[in-house]
Formats: sequence, C-alpha cells, structure tokens
Amino acid sequence: MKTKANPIRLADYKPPAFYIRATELTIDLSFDQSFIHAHHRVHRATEATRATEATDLVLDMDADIVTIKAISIDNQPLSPDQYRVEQNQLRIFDVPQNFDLTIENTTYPKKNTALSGLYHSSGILCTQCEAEGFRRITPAIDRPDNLAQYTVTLNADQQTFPQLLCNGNLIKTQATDDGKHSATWHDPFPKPTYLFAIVAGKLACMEDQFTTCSGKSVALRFYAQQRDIDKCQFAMGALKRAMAWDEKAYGREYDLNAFSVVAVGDFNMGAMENKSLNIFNTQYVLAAANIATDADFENVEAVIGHEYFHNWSGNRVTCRDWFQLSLKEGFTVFREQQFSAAMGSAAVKRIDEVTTLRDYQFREDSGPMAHSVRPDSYLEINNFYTATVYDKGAEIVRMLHTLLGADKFRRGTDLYFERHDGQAVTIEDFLAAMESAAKIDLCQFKNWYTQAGTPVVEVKTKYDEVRRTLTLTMQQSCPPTPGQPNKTPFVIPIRTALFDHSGERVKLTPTKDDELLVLSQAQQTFTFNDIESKPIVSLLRGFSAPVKICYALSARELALLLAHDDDPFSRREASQTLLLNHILATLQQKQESQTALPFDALVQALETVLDNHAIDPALRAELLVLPSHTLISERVQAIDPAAIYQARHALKCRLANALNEKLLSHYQHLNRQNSGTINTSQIGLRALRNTCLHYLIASDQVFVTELAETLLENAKCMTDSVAALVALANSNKPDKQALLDAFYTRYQNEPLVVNKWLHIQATVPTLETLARVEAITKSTAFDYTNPNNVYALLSGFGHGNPLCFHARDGSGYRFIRDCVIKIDPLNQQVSARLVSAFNHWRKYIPELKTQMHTILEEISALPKLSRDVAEIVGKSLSDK
Ligand code: B3K
Ligand code: ZN
Repeated sequence: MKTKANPIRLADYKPPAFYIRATELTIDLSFDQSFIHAHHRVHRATEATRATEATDLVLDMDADIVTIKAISIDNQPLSPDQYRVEQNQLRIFDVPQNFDLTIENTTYPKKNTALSGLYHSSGILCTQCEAEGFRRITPAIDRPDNLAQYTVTLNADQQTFPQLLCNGNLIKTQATDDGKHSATWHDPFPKPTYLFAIVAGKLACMEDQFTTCSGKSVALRFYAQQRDIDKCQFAMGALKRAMAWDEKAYGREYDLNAFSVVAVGDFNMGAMENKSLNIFNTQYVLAAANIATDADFENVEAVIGHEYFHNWSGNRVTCRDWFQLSLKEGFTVFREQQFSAAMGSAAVKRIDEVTTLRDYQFREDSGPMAHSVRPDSYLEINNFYTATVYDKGAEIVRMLHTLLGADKFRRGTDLYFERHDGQAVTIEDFLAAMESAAKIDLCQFKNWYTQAGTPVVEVKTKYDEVRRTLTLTMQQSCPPTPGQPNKTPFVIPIRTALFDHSGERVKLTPTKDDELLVLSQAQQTFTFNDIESKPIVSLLRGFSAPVKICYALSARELALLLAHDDDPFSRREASQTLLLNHILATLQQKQESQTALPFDALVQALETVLDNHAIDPALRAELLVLPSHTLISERVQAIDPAAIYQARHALKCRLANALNEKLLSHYQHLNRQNSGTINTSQIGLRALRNTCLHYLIASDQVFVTELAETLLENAKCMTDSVAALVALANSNKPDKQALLDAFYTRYQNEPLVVNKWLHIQATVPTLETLARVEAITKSTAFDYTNPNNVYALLSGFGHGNPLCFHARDGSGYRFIRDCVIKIDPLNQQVSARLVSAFNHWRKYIPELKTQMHTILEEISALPKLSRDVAEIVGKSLSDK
C-alpha cells in the first residue's frame, strides 16, 4: 500500500541528476519469486549537478514488491550503511561521477495483484511498466526522460516457459542445465523504462510477415494460449493494414525486423505499446465471429492500430514527463481515428467518437476531476489516463489538422518526427514543429492544453433582408474548474454551412459551400454576404471543436436539417436535439415544449429516416438512437436518475408503439439480409436491425420476445447473440433468467463472452439486478482479481446502470462501496476506476447527494487507502 504523498507538479520539473544510458538485465524467472541481476552504466548529469549538487543516486523502487539482495559500484560490493531502502526509493550515498552499478533483487510475480511490474496471468509471466511499473521489477531511473539501451537475458525452466520474449532482437539462445534455457535480447533503440517488456510462458504463435515501403521484411508474431491462437487472424490483418496506412498517411516505416503482440487475460487497460513487444488485453486482440461482436472487431482494429502507431508517436519520440502524456496519447488517438475512418464507415466513426467524448470527457470536465489536457499536478499518474488526456487531446490535434489543412499538418508531423527522433519532448515541441511547418502562430491555441473545462459558444444570428446579409454573433465562455476560476479565450474552429428552406445548400462562394469560422475572441461577429433569404444555419459540422454550442434552432429547422443536412454528424445532432427536447419536456412535465417537435411530426421524421435507403443503414441506426442517460443528465438542474430513466423509456415506448409495423418490417427485412459476415455493410445492416429490435422490445409484446429468442437460437455471429440477449434481459419475459443461464453454460469457457454476459446482467434496469449481481460476485463466473470481470460486472453496475446504482435506499451505493474496499488492496487502478462512480455526487437530487457524500466520507476515513483512490475521493469531497 502506498503512503500519503505530496502532489507532483509540472512547475517543479527538473531533468534527472543522473542518467542511465545502458542497462543489462539477467532475470531468472519463476512465478513466486523472480531474481533480477541489473547492471547499469550511470552518468552524473553535468547541468543537473550544478543545479542540485546531487551526491546521492536516488533510484525509484517499490519496496512492497522488490527486495534488495546486493548492490555494488564498479564491482565493489556496498555495505548496508552505503545505501538506504525506503518505501518508494533506493538511495545510494556518495556515488562517483560515472560508474557501473550492479543491483541484485527479487520481485514476486504471483503476489503482484496490482498487475503493474512483473506479474502472473493464466500460467504466463508478463509485465506492465507504464507509467511507473518498472520500479516494481528493479530499482531504476523510472521516468520517461531517461532513455537507455537494453540487453536482457531471460533464464527459466524450459517446460514451463518455452517462450522467452523481450524487446528488440533475439541475439542468443541457450539450453542450460536442469531443463533450463535462456534467451538474450538486445534493443538497439534507446527507450524509457515504461516501454520495457517481458513475456514468458507456454504460448502458441501465429506468424506472418509485412514488407515495408523500403522493401524490408518484418516478421509479425501473435502469441496467445493455444486454444485462442486462431482468434488472432483478424488482428494480424489489422496490423498489416495499420502498417501500410502509417506509411501512406504519415510516411512512417517500421524500424525493426520483428513486431510481436501477446494476448493476456489479466490486464488493467486495453493494451500497451512496449517497443516491438506489444502486450494486449485479450479483449482487444482475440476476435472471431463466434465470440466477438461487430463492435469488438472494430475495437480490435482500432487498438491494434493505436498501439502500432505509438511506435513513432510515443516510442521514437517520447514524453519528457507524464504531464506531457497527451503528446503521445492525444496524437495517437487522432491517428487511430483517422485509420479507423479509412477502414470503415467514416461518418459513423465520427459520430461514435463524439458520443464517447460527450459522455465521458464532457462529464469529466464538469466534475471534481476536471483537469487540463496537460495537467498541472497529480498525486497518482494512473488517475490521469483519462478521457481528457486521450479524447480531448485527440480533438485538439484534429483542430490543428482542420486549421492547418491536411498538407501543412503532414509537413508539421514530418518535421516533428525528424527534429525529435530519439528524444523525450514536450507539447511545446509538438506545437513548435507545427508552427515552423505551417508558418502559423499557435500561442493562443495552446490554451487548449492548459485550460480545463468545456467551452460554451453562444451563437445569435441576424438576417438583414435589405442588405441580404447574415450576421453571426458568437460569444465564448468556459466554466470555472478546480484551481482555474477564470479562462482566457480559446481558438475555436467552427465549420459552418447554410441551407435554404427547401433543404438546398446555400453556396457561400462560387467554389465553397462550407466556411471555417475561427472564433478566437471572447465575442466576435461573422458576416455572410449575398444571402437571398433567411437561411438555416448548420454549425460545428463534423464536430469541428470540442465545445458546447448554444444556438436555438426551431423544431422545424432541426427537422429540416435531419432530413437534408449532408454532414452526417450535424444530421445526427439534429435528431439527438429533437429527441432530447422531447425528453426534457417530459422531465419538466410540460406536455411538449416550445422547442419540441409535435410528437406526430417527430414520428414522421424518424419514419422518413428509417425508410431512406439512400442513407447507409449504420447511419440510419445512429439517427434513430435516443440521447444517452449522461447527455440528458447534463441538461437538468439536479439529477434524478429514476426520473431520467422513466422519461427516456417513456419516449422509447411511445416511439416503439407509433412505429411498430415499420420497425418490425425493417427488422425482418434486415435480418433476412444478415449473413453473419464481418464487413462494413453487414455491420451497418446489423446495427440498424438491432436498433429496431431494441425499440420493439420496449413495446412489450410477446411476439417481440419470440423474435429475440429466434435470433438467439439462430445466431449467425456474436452480434446476433448479444443483441438478442440484451433484448431478452431487458424484456418482461418471465423465464428470461433460464435463457441467460443457458447462455452462460454454453460460453463458460470463453472468458470474453462471459464478460459480455456479466455486463448484460449488470445493466438491466430492474429491482432484481443488485441481488443478481451480488450473487454473481460469489460465483465461479466472477473473479475480483480480473480487471475485465470487474469492469464488465461492477463498472457495468456502477457506471452503466444509473437506475439501480442510484436506488433511493442506497443499496447500490453500499454495494459499490464494499467492492471498492475489497478491490483496493488488490488492484488500485481498478478500485480507482470504480470509486469514480461517486464523483458527481453534488449534481444529484438531495436524497441521493447526501447518501453519496456519506459513502465518500466513509471511504476517505478508511485507515489504509491507495493513493489512487485517495486522490479521487479527496478531490470529490473538496471540490465545491
Ligand atoms: N500507453 C498505454 C496506457 C498505459 C496506462 C497505464 N496506466 C496504452 C495506450 O494508450 O496505448
Ligand atoms: Zn496510447
């Protein structure tokens, strides 16, 4: 357990006092206890010596899991009074200028339930070092601005660990006595500790190759348990597509002769970009039609791309310190988004990105954990792998792409990679490369990295019939966030188009129909000339900036944009706003508010969408989907989850009844076309079919549950099974539990499918759910030490089932509190994610708010609390 710590501040950054440029490790691997013999070449940093007069070498180390056996300097063993082991560091007194340091220590993989450092997962040993896991293997300068070349020898029992993998090139293998063997790896690219990786165990391998643009052959290897190895085929294809795409889109060629990916069942997050040895959560690498849904396939492709792209944006050019995390993550998410858009339906991808951003990042920005994309301080860096750093970070890079244009942006990235290859740099370095390449000043633009909060842009329009001008007055503001009461204006690119009342685009110039308005002042006016009649304004097309727009379009104008806007995002925005206004009207107990379209007209508009075969089915599905619970919550004074659920559900039922026949005929038609194949058009078709089914199930008719049962029985792929199971779980079918149990019996040996089953049950909005979830936690289907199980079941309940989590009697809160308390000593990254379900307590109705507050106080009063959870709970309680 970590001790109380002071915040780490960006303003206090100092380069290391010592550097390690070369490290040789010899590791004797075994599950209970692994022995590390580390040899480092250490240099005192001249500039830092002057600043700090450092005489002691202080290495990062986690004494919870590392035991020092011996230390020597230049082959002279140190006596115990020449160093001191503390909880978080190893201090070696009075070291020379340059020297060879040898450390022998042990670490305990089986005890390592935090899954950071060297740990055990289903019979294999693997590592996770980002952000600060290396210090849990052996003492080190465990920070990203120290880059070293590694040579690593792994020794282990040949039977138990036939595969011995590390970063770089395999330079030697040897069979030794007593059934042991060894493998020596050398990585020619200097890297920070966080990119170090080891995997050892009995793993099957799928092999292929990729020829790079310069004709070099790269061996591609996927490692997984024997029973899963065939499920790596799709990911292998995705990797080849990613490698080819990065050459074409960014001119980035792969730099070693081999690239490997290992699938691991116990992993805290999605995947990790270790140099040439990526380690993946099985969820983001294994995919076959009988275990993975369409969304899973898309996620696998995206995450494979993401980790591969890090080879340049993150590994070749890395971060100076963890405050710069978005330098690699924001940029890499953007690259991943561009790749995914090129591989599938770009319109639907963009809509999904924005939905995720609003549900998670906007929410984060409005709560106690709000932080800028480059935070100023942290207690625990693992708490800052957030939607803000990743997804808002990607939106910032996207805005640069929009402002500079594709060509200049590419010149900027080329220059960035060329200037900083092999270096650990800052966000300023990234922006400076863009500035030089595009000859642009990004000084004000940098506010996006330093100011937290979601900017709000209020827009007013005025049409002057005499002058035939349209004037847009825009005013920007940004709400206060913790530690940042006042903000200065952002540079906000707002892509805009005009439509006439028959739905035709108004040409803005002879060649252009879209205008990029760049709002950079607190208030600014933009004028369009030669506009024949009062137009309808379509703003923030493609979601050109991560802001909230306040612009009152009438219900009729929204309906027109839904029918005619040729920007898919804006069209979806129109449908979401129309649906949202209906729900808000119910919540405010108004029959239909001024801004809500009369119900019959809404039905008509949605029916037109449903029937419009000119629109890709995947987009039609998006246009029909109801606004999320989170999105609705953001629009009310005090959140009453039960009332929001009822209002949302009521609209769903009303629409399901009004569109019943249409939904049914579309369902049947689309279902007949479903072949179970994984390709963009079949994925789109299933998306629309599932949307029809989920509306239909709300109409509470027996024949619909029969439809779902038939779909389950005749499922052609996992998407069919999951859609059917979700429908059944959410239906009133009396014997639905028997179907759910049968599904479990069928798939109990497929952990990834079991996770889906856990999630489906955790998110059913009925009173019985809590008892069911509690029972599952006690069954063999669930393991508290497996992050995927916890995310599926407990986060499913805490974050994905607002009705049950926020039950008035506080039962949901107490259950999640107890889970947090149970998990925290095992895995702090996981407990921290779970406890954040309470973050927004201040926004709820008084009876819930008080109870959530009590829970947070109780957790905060616990005698032993991880730094991870303490930081989140502390901020939630202190923020006003
Ligand atoms: N870089 C890793 C995330 C590491 C998280 C550490 N808590 C995966 C990624 O973003 O690519
Ligand atoms: Zn990443």
